[in-house]
Amino acid sequence: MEKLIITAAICGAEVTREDNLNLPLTATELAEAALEAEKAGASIIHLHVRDEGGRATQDIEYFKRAFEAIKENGVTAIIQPSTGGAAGMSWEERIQPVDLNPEMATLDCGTVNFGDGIFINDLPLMRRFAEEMKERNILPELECFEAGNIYNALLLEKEGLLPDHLHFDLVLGIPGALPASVKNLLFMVELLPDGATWTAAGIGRWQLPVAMHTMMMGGHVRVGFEDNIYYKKGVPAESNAQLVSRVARIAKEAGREIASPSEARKILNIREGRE
Ligand code: KMH
Ligand code: ZN
Repeated sequence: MEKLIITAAICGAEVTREDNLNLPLTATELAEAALEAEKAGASIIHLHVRDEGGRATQDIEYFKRAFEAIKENGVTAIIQPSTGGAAGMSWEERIQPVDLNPEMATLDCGTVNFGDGIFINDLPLMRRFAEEMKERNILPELECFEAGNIYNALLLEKEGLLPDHLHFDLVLGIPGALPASVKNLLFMVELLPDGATWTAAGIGRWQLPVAMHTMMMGGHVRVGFEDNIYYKKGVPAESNAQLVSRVARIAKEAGREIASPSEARKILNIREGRE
């Protein structure tokens, strides 16, 4: 099996300090959380940003500040900004971070119910985001919340809008989308095309079981406060790094080595040193 890429989704758009006091929000806090997560084994930082009131924003100025703070802190992991933002945001608002030419960015592959809201990703939006990323040589992480989302991604590929290397993120357990279970994980993985790489993320209490099954199936793993705020039942996680280091520890015990940021770039076909 190839080495394990661990993504730390350190902040998200929905979680609040009321949910977990240790949630990083400011650029400085995000940079600190990113560095700790990298030291614990993360090679991708999935990034959302917040304004001064802690509200989710896709404003490029906040992303710029967070990118700078993260890089100044010595983080070498791939910084993967969200183009999903929060449910209800317009496409113009969401696409802003691609202007920073990150190595990767998320590309959400279908409209789903998202808690009480609707997360809109119709095909025109997906095409626009894919074209924008292709033009800038940004690797899209194809976020799939439902099996049908995988087929939407394959349609984009057929239309020539995706790079040669396809990388998926299977997100299981969003309230309103496909629930997390081992059966559903296997079902989605079997739909992926040959040669694609994939990460999986379980929401809430499914974070750890999804991570454990995924690492043994040859997939890559995403953990962090965006998806889950607990270390175990009733115990809030102390940090994103705590969640990352548990996955790294289990993987090593099970014989799966952890990818460094530069190894992750090779696995994902991202050119080293690309800005
Ligand atoms: N916050 C969700 C509505 C992404 O980062 O691309 C969307 C999301 C996916 O988090
Ligand atoms: Zn996200």
